[in-house]
This record gives sequence, C-alpha cells and structure tokens, in this order.
Amino acid sequence: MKRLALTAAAVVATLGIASPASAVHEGSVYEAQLWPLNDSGASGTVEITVSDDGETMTVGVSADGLNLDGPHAMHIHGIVDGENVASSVCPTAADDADGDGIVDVLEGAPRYGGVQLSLTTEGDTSPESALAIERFPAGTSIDYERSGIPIPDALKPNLGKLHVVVHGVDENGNGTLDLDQDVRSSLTPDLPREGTAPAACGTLAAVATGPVQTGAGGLATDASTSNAAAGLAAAAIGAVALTATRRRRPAGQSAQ
Ligand SMILES: [Cu+2]
Repeated sequence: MKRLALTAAAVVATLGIASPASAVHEGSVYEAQLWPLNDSGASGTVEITVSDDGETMTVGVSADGLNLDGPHAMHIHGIVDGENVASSVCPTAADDADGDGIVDVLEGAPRYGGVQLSLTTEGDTSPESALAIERFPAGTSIDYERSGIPIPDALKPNLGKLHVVVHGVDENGNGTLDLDQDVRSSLTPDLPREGTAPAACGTLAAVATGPVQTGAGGLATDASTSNAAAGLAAAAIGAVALTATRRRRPAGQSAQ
C-alpha cells in the first residue's frame, strides 16, 4: 500500500507538472529567503507575483542588516542557454576560488548563473542594466517593490530555477562604498569589488497557490498528510481504471 501511495503521489506530481494550471505560471507566486554571503550580515525575503496574463511580474525585496551603506545592485540570476534553464544554487564561502576571503561576483556565477533581469528602481530591467548602480536601492536596508517587470520568455516557466542576488559588501569596516578600492570588481574596472560582491542570495520557489501546488507542497513538508492524500488519489485513480476495465471487458470474462 505504501508503494502504491508513493506511486500515486508520483503520478499526481507528474500530472501536476503537465497540467495547464502549473505549466503556465500565470498568477503564480514565488518566494525566496535571502541568506548572507561574504559576512554581509544581510537577511531578507523576496516575493514575486506573476501578472494574470503571465507577461510581467511584481517583485518585492525586503532586506536588512546589510553592512554596506551604499548601492545594492540586485538581479535575478539563472543558468540560461537559449530556451533551456538549468537548476542552480546559491554559492557558499567554498566558492572563493582564489582564496582571498571574498566570493566575488564571477566566482559565484558558476552557482547562480548570469544576470537575467536587473531589479532596478526605474527604467530598463534587462541584463544591460546590471551595473547601473545609480538605479538600484541603497542603504543598509532594502524595501523594494516594482511592478510591470517584463518576464523574458525563457524564464516564464522556470522562475523556480532562478535566484535573487543582492550585491554590495563592505569589506574594510567603514560601512561605505570605497570607489578607490584597490581590488576592482571582477565584472568591470569601473567599480570596486565592494560594489559587486554578492551580499545575499536566495533561491526562488513556487508558493502553493492552487490545488496542484498545494499537493506538491504537502508532499514536501508533511509526509503523513501527503501519504494520506496520495492514498486518496490512488483510490480515485484505481476507481477510474476499474471502471474503464469493466466497460472494456467482454461478457463472460471473469475478473482476475
Ligand atoms: Cu547579480
């Protein structure tokens, strides 16, 4: 029975992925918990709400404890190749490839991928604005919300594979962005490393908003409830199969 229940759960999960309700992300909500990188002290949350037509989204970023009282470039990152979006993760201190104590923006890129969207306060939100630090929030806390951000086609069904990265770290303890820092950003000599080193990263995940996603969430967080739900699903699927079998079975053939 347990195997049957798990199989049914897998069927339900598969159906969920294939069903229009979840294959299309319209109206979906995604959240991320922001965790600090590079001892930034930052923490926070991200909430993304996709518009009803699925074309744009509202992004909210709330963070505090940032040790840099300066500009914080913020992006949605992902490993994207044309229409293909790979799953990715947030970097850790272990990704400090050159061992200098800071995971710079490029050292983190193999984990969270490239910039897919720039969470600017105004104007363009494409990757071209990735370093437009005058159009990002600034300070030791962030209270950001912007609506109408266009979602690139490749990202529409893949928001749950993406990450939000907040950049800008104080390295020398003075709390401000040192434009003359000797070490330059791994992205551009125009900015100090403090300006682009990642301060926080969070993995986006779909929030349960519909019946299919509620079932998946239950499976992940509450085994007993989900097994019970899977059992009910198995019973329902079995009943359908049995009905079909009975209709097909010629008269006179006995059940096995
Ligand atoms: Cu970024």
